[in-house]
Formats: sequence, structure tokens, C-alpha cells
Amino acid sequence: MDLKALLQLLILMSVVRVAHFSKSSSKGRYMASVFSDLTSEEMTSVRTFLMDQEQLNLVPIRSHFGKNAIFMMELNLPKKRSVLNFLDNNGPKPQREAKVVIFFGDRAQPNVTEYIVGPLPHPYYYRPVTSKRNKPIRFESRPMTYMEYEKIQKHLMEFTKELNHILLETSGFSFYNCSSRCLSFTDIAPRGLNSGERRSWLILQKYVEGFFLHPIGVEILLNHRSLNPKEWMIEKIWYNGQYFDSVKELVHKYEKNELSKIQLSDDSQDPYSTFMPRGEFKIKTDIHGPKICEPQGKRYRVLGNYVEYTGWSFAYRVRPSAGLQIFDIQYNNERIAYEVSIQEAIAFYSGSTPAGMQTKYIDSGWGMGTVHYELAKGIDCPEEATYQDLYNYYDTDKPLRYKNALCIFEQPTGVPLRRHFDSTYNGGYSFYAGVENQVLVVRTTSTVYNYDYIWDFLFYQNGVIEVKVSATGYIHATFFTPDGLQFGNRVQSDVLGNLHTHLINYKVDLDIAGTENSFETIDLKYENITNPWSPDHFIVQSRMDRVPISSERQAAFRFGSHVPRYLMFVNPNKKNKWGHQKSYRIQYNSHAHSVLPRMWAEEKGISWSRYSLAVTRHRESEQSSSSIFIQCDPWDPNVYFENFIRNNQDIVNKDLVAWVTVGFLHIPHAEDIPNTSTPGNAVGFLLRPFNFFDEDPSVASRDTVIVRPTDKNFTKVNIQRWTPEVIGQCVSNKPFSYNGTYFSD
Ligand SMILES: *[C@@H]1O[C@H](CO)[C@@H](O)[C@H](O)[C@H]1NC(C)=O
Ligand SMILES: *[C@@H]1O[C@H](CO)[C@@H](O)[C@H](O)[C@H]1NC(C)=O
Ligand SMILES: *[C@@H]1O[C@H](CO)[C@@H](O)[C@H](O)[C@H]1NC(C)=O
Ligand SMILES: *[C@@H]1O[C@H](CO)[C@@H](O)[C@H](O)[C@H]1NC(C)=O
Ligand SMILES: *[C@@H]1O[C@H](CO)[C@@H](O)[C@H](O)[C@H]1NC(C)=O
Ligand SMILES: *[C@H]1O[C@H](CO)[C@@H](O)[C@H](O)[C@H]1NC(C)=O
Ligand SMILES: [Cu+2]
Repeated sequence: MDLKALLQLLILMSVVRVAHFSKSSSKGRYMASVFSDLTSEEMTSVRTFLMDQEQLNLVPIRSHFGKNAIFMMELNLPKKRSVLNFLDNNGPKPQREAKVVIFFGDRAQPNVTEYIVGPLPHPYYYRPVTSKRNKPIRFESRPMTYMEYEKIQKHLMEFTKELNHILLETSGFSFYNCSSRCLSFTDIAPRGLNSGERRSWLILQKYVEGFFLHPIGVEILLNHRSLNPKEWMIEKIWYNGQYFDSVKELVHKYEKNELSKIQLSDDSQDPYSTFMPRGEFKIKTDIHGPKICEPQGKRYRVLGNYVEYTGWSFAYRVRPSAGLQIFDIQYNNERIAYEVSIQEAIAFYSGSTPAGMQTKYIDSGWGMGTVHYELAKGIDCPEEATYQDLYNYYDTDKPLRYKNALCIFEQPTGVPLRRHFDSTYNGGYSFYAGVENQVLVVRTTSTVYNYDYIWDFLFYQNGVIEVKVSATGYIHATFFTPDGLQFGNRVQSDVLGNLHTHLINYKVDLDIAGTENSFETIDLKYENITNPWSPDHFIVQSRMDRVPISSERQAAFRFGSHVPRYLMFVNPNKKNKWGHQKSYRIQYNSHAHSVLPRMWAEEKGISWSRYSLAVTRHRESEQSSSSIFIQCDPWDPNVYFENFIRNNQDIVNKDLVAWVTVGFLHIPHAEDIPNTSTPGNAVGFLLRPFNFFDEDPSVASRDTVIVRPTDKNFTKVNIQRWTPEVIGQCVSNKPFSYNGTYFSD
């Protein structure tokens, strides 16, 4: 076949493929592409273009340390106004651009600069991102890179050479000259006590499977601020509860027996930190558990980053910093939200060791949106799910493809969406009716070093959206000393599971049937009235207390303050059939509390965590509540959420954004070994329609079954359903049947 014929065939094939999608779906796909992440080709062309700019003097980031290099790139999200003009008014499609983070190390005054590069796919311009802050991003606030770790590994080995015999005597493991019994380290953050510092506590651990759970009782404070690693130094060492200013001091006192020594038992063969099954199996046969199956194929559609399911449609992308973002969420072609997205996840710890008390993880600073490794079919998501690859450009010199990193699937919840059994109270019934409850799930995961987050967005057939995060993986543990018991539980002979609070911040840019919305709360108030049918008595009952909230300050609910039970986003200009303003409600499933007193050092970097809910006016300059630079500089953060509400703008009939913080306190216990498990460790919130529709929109669901007896003696029934009666072996090879009589034998 010649090339021309082949091309024609290819074109024909693509036409045929598109043809079986409806016209509106392919339009939806085209619209959703304004949100789609950079393709591998786009990333490569941005890199090539920037590497060619001589004045930037860029080198590959994976082969140099402390030079000028591209650290990260992602889609530069177009402004909401121009996207809406494109989506709703047939306006022009916004130009595609990349946002690129460059580390300038090779300058007298090193800095980090963000650039906009465009237009894609063939860029010819780049310009620095201008921010109101007008302060350059501090070089010390940059995330860690592979090269920096490599240098730390190398220098740590040098610095601890004289310590080697102590490490060996203590643990049977070492850094230097080790073959199988080697040490590893976990670096914690933030890296210092003040803005501009870069000195990290390193926890030494045995390098065995699940090394997170094998601290040996030695922690080292390494100053690695200089771009010349020869200038790095160990500033402190913690050994079995005692502090030393240098390796020399520790070695000296160790030899003179002027300190309390430890010798760990050898537990390196003990499988406690592994997944290996142990103990007696509780199920005696090796049969599989139940599985999800789709007997007649999929009922949802994924076209690029565009998804359709029952009445729902939306687009998604995955940011390298914080991960999943869902855009343009519509139900029956009516918009409910412009954006619902993860902003930040933190875990703030306590402990008796220096690393334990210093650990305040702010996970977007660890590339939380890039550490989405392959999902296991049948375990992480159902086998039948639709799996999508994700591409990242983060601490790399070429785009990396993460296979099957996102999954989309429909699953039964196991609880009916609605049901009723209409009893006649004499052994029979007038009807039974129920609606199966299936839900569409979009899922990614982040393995941030020891921890795994599972990120879910669920779309129910009754107009409800659920946003959920489940936490699993390994706990962050430190060496057990008796005073550690104030900060957690002993989970192995030398291991303390340190208490910590997980908080997750979400951005919820609701557009309830349009961008002009208001926020109000509803709670209850007692009233005491004269009983109208017995005037000598009083009636005490609750009445609705509806409070319109008019300003950003008033709409910021601090942890610990009273939060009304109904948090309502209303469109004051649109009403449902019954005359009520169309609304959606945010409902929490969370046990969160603040982690530090207001304005205390690192708390400035996470000022969003002051509020379980804050509602602000939409602003392009307030795109995210956090950034990848806060982990290494929470003291002078480049994004300060408190400023979003400081100007206390009017929020009546405006484009509103809700910032939702959920979380839980985690006091690790014996059952966190080997891994934290998900049941009970999931938090989130729901977006629920409240007078948005005229009735439950799931009335249009095919998953309904109605049974009516057709004679007085219940010998025959009439079954109504809108899916086939028999669907083969997948669920059952018998048709659905129902009896419904009840009697005593
Ligand atoms: C950072 O350094 C580069 C190279 O010297 C310079 O072009 C740029 O303007 C600096 N950025 C900021 C924000 O100061
Ligand atoms: C390295 O380890 C080997 C085997 O354990 C030992 O024979 C050798 O002396 C060690 N070398 C140094 C420099 O410690
Ligand atoms: C209701 O009001 C009456 C008359 O003022 C009073 O006697 C009664 O204690 C009130 N009841 C409550 C529960 O406040
Ligand atoms: C219903 O049952 C009663 C008593 O068992 C019987 O007399 C009657 O004929 C039955 N009716 C029908 C329609 O089967
Ligand atoms: C339901 O069970 C009753 C009692 O066993 C029986 O008489 C009746 O015929 C059954 N109806 C159907 C529809 O199976
Ligand atoms: C739990 O621990 C084992 C280590 O043995 C590890 O392989 C596995 O990935 C961990 N599981 C999770 C879900 O983190
Ligand atoms: Cu935890």
C-alpha cells in the first residue's frame, strides 16, 4: 500500500470512529479540551523552545545541581471569562499556553521564576508571570530534586564515615561500605525555622521493605542551603534522646561512654513492615470475592478529558502540584460548578525526637499531583474501569508517562438510591419500587513518599457530587523513646507512630445555573408561641433561621466556631417550579480541626486551614490557596490565603468560590502496621441539589424496578423495568423475581 492510500485509510478510520459518538459528545470533547493537560508533544516543544533561548542558559535538570534548569511545566489555565465566552457564547477558543517553573541557580542572586510560554503547539514567546506580590520566589523555597537527593546521599556518606562503627553497633546496618545491610534516610520538612533556610532533619532507617517503619534512633540535621555541596554541614545529631553538635562530639562521647547507648535487636527478618499475609486465613477456600461487572457494556463515555454519564458532563485535568481538577460540571446541560479541585493536603506531626516535632508536611511541595503511579486493576479500581495515562513534566528532562494513573468507572453502591415497600398491613402490599444506586467515580492516587492518598470524585444519578479522599500507605514513624507516648503509640519495639492531623483543602467554584450566586446559611431557632388550639399552653418548636451572608469575612468559618448546618449557594435570579431559588448545598463528612495557633510560624503558610469554609469572590489572581513553594518556606509563603478574604469583598449575587477544608486526626495505633487502612480514614464533602431541580432528577433513571401484585391473592405480579430482565451470568443467570408476601409459617 502506498503512503497516500494508507493516509486515506487512516482518515477514513478516524471518521468511522468519531461517527458513532453523538454530535453533542464530540462538541463536548472539543469544549473540554480548553482544560486538557499538556500533551507530551507540547511539553517537548516548550522545552526545545526554552532550551534554545540563550539568555536563559538552561541545562538538563537531571545532570546538574545548582544551575539554571526547567523544573516543571503544566497547562496555563486560561482565564475563566474567556473560557466561558468560548463555552457559552461561541467565542474564540483561548490560546493554549504552558506555565513553566525555572530554577535560576547559576546567578549571583539565585531565584525561581515562573514563565508563560506560548502559543502551543509552536511557541514563540515567553514572559515571566507577574504577581501582585512583586517579590521573587525565594530560591530556598524550591522543591527538592533528584540531583539534590543524590548529592545529599553522597555527602551524608562522607560526613558519617567516622560514625560508621556506631551505626553498625547500634543497628547492625551502616551507610558506608554496606552491601545488604544498608541504611537509608527520610528527610522531613519544613527545612529550618526561618525563611531563607534549607536545613533538613534526616531520620536514619534500615533499608528493608517498609523502611519507613525502621528508624534506628539516629537523626541528623543537615544544612544544604549552599549550591556548593562542599559547604554543606551537619549542624546537629540526635542519638537515642541526646543532642550533639557534631559527629566528632558524638564519637568522642560514645568512646568515653559519656552517653546512653542503644543496641537494637535485629528485626530485619521480621515481616511486620511488609504486606505478606500472615496468621491463619479466615476464609478457608481460595475463591474470589465479589467483583464489579458491566454485563452489557459501559453506560458512560470518556472522550479525551471529557466525560458523560447519565445527565452529567464534565472535563478533568491533573495538575502536577495538587492533582485532580474537575471543570465545567453540568447536569442536563445546566452548569453547577466551573471547577472543583484539590488544592493542598497537609499532615502536621508531633513527637519527642527532633524530626518528629519538626515534621509539617505540605504535600503539593512534594509534587503530589505527579506521584500517581499505576493503578492495579481489580484492587485500586474495578477491572472494568476505563484507565487513562497521565503525563508529567516535573524534575525531569523529558515528559514522563504514568500508565493507567487515572480511572473512571461506574459502580453499584450497594444501597438503593430510593425504595419503598407499600404494605397493606395484612400480609400483602400494593407495590414495591426501588432504584438501583450506581455512581460514576473518577479516581487518581498520590503516593507522597510513605503515604498514599486516594482521590475520588463521585457523580450520583440524583444530582449529588461527592468529593472524597481516603488515606493509606505507611505511617511516618520515629524512634520510640518513653516520652514519645505523649505523641502517639508504640507500634513495634523501637517504633513510635506519631500523632498528626491530615487536612485537605478543596476549591469549589460553584456556578449554580450561572456565575451570579449568593451564599446563605440555614439553621434552626426555637420559637415559643401560644398554642393556637389550646391558648393556655405554649408550643415550643424550631423554625428555619435563614441568614444571607454578604461579605467574605462573614463567610469565613473558623475551626471551633459554630457552623450552621445548611451551607447554601443560591442563584437569586433563577427559581425552580415551586418558586424557590435554585441552590446547591455543601455538606461535610469530616472531623477536622486546626493544627497550629493562628500566625504561629509555619501556620502562615497554611492560612486556609483556619477555616472549615471560606467563601470568596472569584478572582484570577486567587487561583490556588497554596503552592509548591510553601513546603520549604511556610514562614513567608508566596500564596497567603488570608489575603483572599482580607479585602472583605461583597459576595451578594457575585461569582463565588468556596474553599473547603476537611480532615481528621490520626493517632497511629498497632493496626496501622504494616499499612494504614482506608476504612474510617476517608473524609470529604458532598454537593447536594437543594431546590435546584423541580424533583429528584433520578426519576429519569433506567435503574428503576416496580412490582405490583395483579390479583388480590398475590399469585401474580407485574414487574416493570427499563433494563433487560435477563443479563446472563455476570450478575445472575436467573431473571429477577420478587414475591413480597409475608406470613408466619
Ligand atoms: C530571576 O533571575 C533571572 C535570571 O537572572 C532574571 O531574569 C529574573 O528577572 C529573576 N526573576 C525575578 C522574579 O527576580
Ligand atoms: C568493607 O566491608 C568488608 C566486608 O564487610 C570488609 O572486609 C572491609 O574491611 C570493609 N572496608 C572498609 C574500608 O571498612
Ligand atoms: C415559653 O414562654 C412562656 C411565657 O413566656 C414561658 O413561661 C415558658 O417558660 C417558655 N418556654 C420555653 C421553653 O422557653
Ligand atoms: C383467593 O383466595 C380465596 C381463599 O383462599 C379464594 O376463596 C378465592 O377464590 C381466591 N381468589 C382468586 C381470584 O384466586
Ligand atoms: C408468593 O409466595 C406465596 C406463598 O408462598 C405464593 O402463594 C405466591 O404464589 C407467590 N407469588 C409469586 C408471584 O411468586
Ligand atoms: C504497605 O506495605 C508494603 C510493604 O511491605 C508495601 O509494599 C505496600 O505498597 C504498602 N501498601 C500501601 C497501600 O501503601
Ligand atoms: Cu495519617
